[in-house]
Amino acid sequence: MYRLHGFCQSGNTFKVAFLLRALAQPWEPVYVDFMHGVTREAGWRETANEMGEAPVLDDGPRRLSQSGLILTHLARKHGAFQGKTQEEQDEVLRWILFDNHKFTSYFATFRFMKAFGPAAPDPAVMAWLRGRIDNAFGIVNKHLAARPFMVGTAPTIADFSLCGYLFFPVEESGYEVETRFPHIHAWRTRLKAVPGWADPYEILPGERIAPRW
Ligand SMILES: N[C@@H](CCC(=O)N[C@@H](CS)C(=O)NCC(=O)O)C(=O)O
Repeated sequence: MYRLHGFCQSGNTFKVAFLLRALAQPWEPVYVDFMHGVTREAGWRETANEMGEAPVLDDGPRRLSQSGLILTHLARKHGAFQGKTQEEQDEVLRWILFDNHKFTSYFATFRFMKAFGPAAPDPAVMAWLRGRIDNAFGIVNKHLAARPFMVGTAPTIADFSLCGYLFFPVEESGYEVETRFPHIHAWRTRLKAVPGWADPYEILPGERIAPRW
């Protein structure tokens, strides 16, 4: 049985939970009390993840972190969603790297500050982040205009990675995907039809929090 350490506001945790469900693998969630700073504690970093981040996946004695590595490990191990050829697998890695650097990272930070931050977000910081998100979302939107999924003709872990934060309520980010990025919106609708998809708040542990700002 896999054990997935994370929490319900975490799209990075959702990426892995969605893949585990799509692979029909048994797993149990292990709650990480992120909002009260558990990942900043020295003890948690020593035992769970020295990088101070969720998600973490226990696969037997192996403890893995970084959603991109976890997705790659699971896809390889179960022989699914990894891309059909070496060239496709290289493309998958390319998009996972882009996701971690520019797509998920800026959007997740923006949403966190807007919905869950301890103080009202600084408008100048938010405007800067919005510019970065607009750029990354524009790139993915253009890519998806010509194809149903990020790589090849079927879902891969590149899709599971990039979609991690796109199923949370729009009020949390205030960022309008549906009207501004129609190809991303159509793609996320296709992903909802992948067997195993579920609302992150339905499958991950922790209290739901109303957006603060
Ligand atoms: N690249 C990492 C990012 C993980 C990440 O940033 N997780 C958030 C929670 S969703 C976190 O633990 N952040 C702690 C921090 O940035 O200090 C991944 O994909 O796993």
